[in-house]
Amino acid sequence: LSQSEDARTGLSVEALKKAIFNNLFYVQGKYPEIATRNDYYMSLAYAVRDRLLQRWVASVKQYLDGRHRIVSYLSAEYLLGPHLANNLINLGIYKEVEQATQELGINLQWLLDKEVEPGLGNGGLGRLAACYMDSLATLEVPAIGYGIRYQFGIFEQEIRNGWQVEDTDNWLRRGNPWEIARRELNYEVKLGGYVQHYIDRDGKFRSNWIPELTVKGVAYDTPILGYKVNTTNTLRLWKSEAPKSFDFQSFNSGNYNNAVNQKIVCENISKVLYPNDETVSGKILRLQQQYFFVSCSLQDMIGIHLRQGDKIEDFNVNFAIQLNDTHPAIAIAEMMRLLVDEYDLEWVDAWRVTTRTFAYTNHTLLPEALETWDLELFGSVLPRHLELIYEINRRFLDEVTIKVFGNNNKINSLSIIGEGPRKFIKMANLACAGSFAINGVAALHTDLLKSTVLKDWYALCPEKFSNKTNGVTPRRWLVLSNPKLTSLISSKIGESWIKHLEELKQLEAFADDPEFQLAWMGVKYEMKKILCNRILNKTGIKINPDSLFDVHVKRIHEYKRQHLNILHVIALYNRIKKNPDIEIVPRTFIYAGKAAPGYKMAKLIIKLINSVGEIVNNDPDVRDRLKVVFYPNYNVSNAQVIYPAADLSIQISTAGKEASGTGNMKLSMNGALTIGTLDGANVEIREVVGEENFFLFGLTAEEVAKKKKEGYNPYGYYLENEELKMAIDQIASGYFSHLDDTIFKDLVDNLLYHDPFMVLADFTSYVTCQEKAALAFQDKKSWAKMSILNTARMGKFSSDRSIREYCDDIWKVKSVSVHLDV
Ligand code: DL6
Repeated sequence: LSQSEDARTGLSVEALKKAIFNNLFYVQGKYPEIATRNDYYMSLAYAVRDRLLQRWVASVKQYLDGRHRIVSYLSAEYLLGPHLANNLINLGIYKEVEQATQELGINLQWLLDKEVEPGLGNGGLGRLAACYMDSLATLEVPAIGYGIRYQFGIFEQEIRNGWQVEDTDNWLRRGNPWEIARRELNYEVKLGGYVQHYIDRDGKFRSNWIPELTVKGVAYDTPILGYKVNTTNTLRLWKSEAPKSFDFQSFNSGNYNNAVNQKIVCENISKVLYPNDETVSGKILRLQQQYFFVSCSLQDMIGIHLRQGDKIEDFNVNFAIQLNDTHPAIAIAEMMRLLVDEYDLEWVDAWRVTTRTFAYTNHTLLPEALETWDLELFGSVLPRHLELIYEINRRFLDEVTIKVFGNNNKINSLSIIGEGPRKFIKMANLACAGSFAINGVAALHTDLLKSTVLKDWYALCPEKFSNKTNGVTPRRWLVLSNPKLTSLISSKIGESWIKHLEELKQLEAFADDPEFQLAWMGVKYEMKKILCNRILNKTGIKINPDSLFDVHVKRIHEYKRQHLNILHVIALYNRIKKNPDIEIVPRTFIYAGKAAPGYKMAKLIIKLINSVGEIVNNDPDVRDRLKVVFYPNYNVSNAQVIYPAADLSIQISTAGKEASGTGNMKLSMNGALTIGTLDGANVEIREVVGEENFFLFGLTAEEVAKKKKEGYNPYGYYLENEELKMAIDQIASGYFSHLDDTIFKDLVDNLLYHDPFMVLADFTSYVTCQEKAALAFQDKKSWAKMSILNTARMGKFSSDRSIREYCDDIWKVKSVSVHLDV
């Protein structure tokens, strides 16, 4: 090693080799002959972590010394994906590590494949939080992400006999080299019990919350490094434990069972991520989780703030807190509790601080996903917060009444407490009342928020509203997932697009260049071959890399309409059956996604896809021109292999239902063309890529609403379209299910007599549009051009752009460049 290099911080091949070797000895306690793959993975991970820690310490010190304003992102979910490769890229040492491992006789890819990903999120919302953490660090913005360190993340999905089967995700079983347990950093959180009121010696009215249970939250920190900068922010996840005090009490009094039970109850709080089932109300543990992480996080922020010697009244000067959906919205009441009960602020002062601190992002228009809590249940978990919410609501409605005097509907709609046979707390209303900014996640979504779900809020405080269209990080979703495309792009326009994605625009100059087109499609072909191998290994299905890869990957949900896609598959299959020599563009339909375990209809859709696949894939008449694949256990690692191989990106949600979508952005960035409805961010994708490079079909959000109002009759559509009728009749009659005509009955009846997501109304338009897409795919040159233009025009959808907008318009924070020599 050279003099200035150090085995813990050096970035040369030699330094890295030494670091890996040292860790094998001194961390894993092994020597090469007996070291396992996991030992090598851990040794490398710790070597990388050392380099992160150097930058992390420098970042924290500079943030605190410089008293910089900090963004605090509160999210119940972070779908991080594997850390190792991402950190190598952001540190700029991928090649060096590749060489170092090779010289040690190990293959880097072999180690990367070993990594178990932290799946601490359900889907788009959690993955967005992860992309935003990457962009915040890359843009050198001081930030902390707060969340829950679930012991079990999103379940692992297996497909057995066509059905989804869930298994627990024990992601921590081999340890997690990326986190640092900060045992000294812990806070107590009260739950349950009752509130005592009294007048103190100074004549002040006081509240004293006597909890039924107290749990302890312990901080686990993961450093988040930005791309080729020193900035390393913190992701701080809380683990729940039993505070030491009580088990001794019970233990000493001989009540061992009670001591153990209490410990289990406490540890259960951060045990498992909730899959986003249809309804969440009634799930006490979920409310406890939300409050637990929010309380720890606020106590932590207040601690940081006060340690700087600042007054509690100035909290909002040092912190801007973003609420990622309503899951952390209880933070508004908790902030009031802390300020009023613990820090003795007057109500108006506390409310001023609170409402200058919080901003709220809404991620859904689906009424069933808007969180509410039964008031009684809420009061049993958070008795003091119930009182505070009543008071917040009373004062708020007093103000509202002056503005909308006499309009009781408006008052009811704005109230934080819902009336009915049972009262309930409306978390979106709490979030709106307590925040200075409210945003949607795509232009259409924000417009719909303003005109529907949050209409009365928009009328009351239009100045709070803005749109912040989602984005995704090009580091993970291009550089890491698609290294070959990255090299090809950089060979033409240099590398600075990785941080300034708008620069991809320069690729437009090569869109007509036959050589570039060939190279472009060559990369696509290679990525398709890689996916073919993966699919063969995972499912045993052999697919043709020359076929059109029609890719529909996302959570399984009726509004996302995987069943519309499978109806199209059946229609094509029937065309072949009718005329086996028909000219048809060979296609592979690739599906992936998890269904919430309690969501029966979504699970039935998975079964249907697999059942149709079984028939189509094995019918000799088809002659392999159609293949249907359900890729199991969709997660970040699998997505990284699927996106680069896609030709056609399926974004076919019922217009007005998908708030934004982010898979649509990742696919388009990787050169897939979109077939989609005018929904969520599809609208903006189409705007930037150009309508000639986008396959549009289906009803608009307005038409959907109108049809619903006028009385939608799906049965009429069924009778009208022969192909549709035949497909549905086949499903109903058991054609795809070994003549069992009961399996899909609920699905068929739902489509024929309710069809809440208007699958049948959009079928004809979808099939016709797919014909256009197939035709376009045959013209290889023009397809290549469209694909290049899709990537070239995706600059807007970098999460760097989204985060810049949040920083400038909402958080008012500035970047801080971090130096290593502090
Ligand atoms: O904003 C991220 C992501 C959007 O892209 C999706 O369109 C939207 O469905 C998703 N929303 C949720 C809401 N969950 N809850 N509650 O996951 O957010």
